[in-house]
Amino acid sequence: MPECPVTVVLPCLNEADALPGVLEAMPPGYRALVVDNNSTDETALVAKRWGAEVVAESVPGYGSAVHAGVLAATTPIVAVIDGDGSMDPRELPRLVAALDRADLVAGRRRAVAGLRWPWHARLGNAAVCWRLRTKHHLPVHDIAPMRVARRADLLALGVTDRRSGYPLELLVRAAAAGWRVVELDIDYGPRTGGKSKVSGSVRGSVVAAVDFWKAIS
Ligand SMILES: Nc1nc2c(ncn2[C@@H]2O[C@H](COP(=O)(O)OP(=O)(O)OP(=O)(O)O)[C@@H](O)[C@H]2O)c(=O)[nH]1
Ligand SMILES: [Mg+2]
Repeated sequence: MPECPVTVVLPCLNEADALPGVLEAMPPGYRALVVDNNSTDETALVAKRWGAEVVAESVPGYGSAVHAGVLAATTPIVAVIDGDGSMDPRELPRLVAALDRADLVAGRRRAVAGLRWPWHARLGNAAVCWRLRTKHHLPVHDIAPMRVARRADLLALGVTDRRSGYPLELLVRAAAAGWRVVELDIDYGPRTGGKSKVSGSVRGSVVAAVDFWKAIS
């Protein structure tokens, strides 16, 4: 079998409960790379047990973990997906295939039955995406926590945010660089274990809102 060109970066903070299901659903040949961001549970152990490569990143933050994963990857294509079971890695090959007409393939989350998606998270997402469409002319409706790009291009964009503003800064820089951005629908369900760090907590939501604003204003 030819070497698979895709590494799937999973930024993880205490996702030991959800990781087995996510890693089990990896498409054949895709390399899972879990970035353990100072977890206090068994995230690293579970990730290794389920066949993932593990990289430790001590600087806290979503962007910090994603960037460490992209740096550590050695394949020409990198995908990023949450490690909480809310997204299905089986959808990745469809996104990777769209790279033939795009520089960035962005997943647009569509709620599946049973998902409680806090109103402030939906509203914040809708507001920043409206700005991305009107100010930056990007055809997006989500900040795309599931995304696929070519590794070298992604690193060359030089995204600097190391917290929750990372995905937004990436989109803004992609627009400025003239990237072709294609958005495809993906299923979005409830996390399958563990605790919310962002939209499910007041602190996480406030930090994300501040980071979003910095990235887009
Ligand atoms: N490495 C790292 N990952 C993080 C951090 N905060 C969140 N994450 C990861 O980013 C993803 C999204 O965080 P979630 O806690 O699921 O946030 P959310 O999707 O708004 O909340 P839920 O509704 O509970 O799913 C998960 O894979 C987290 O493990 C962080 O500070 N560092
Ligand atoms: Mg989540």
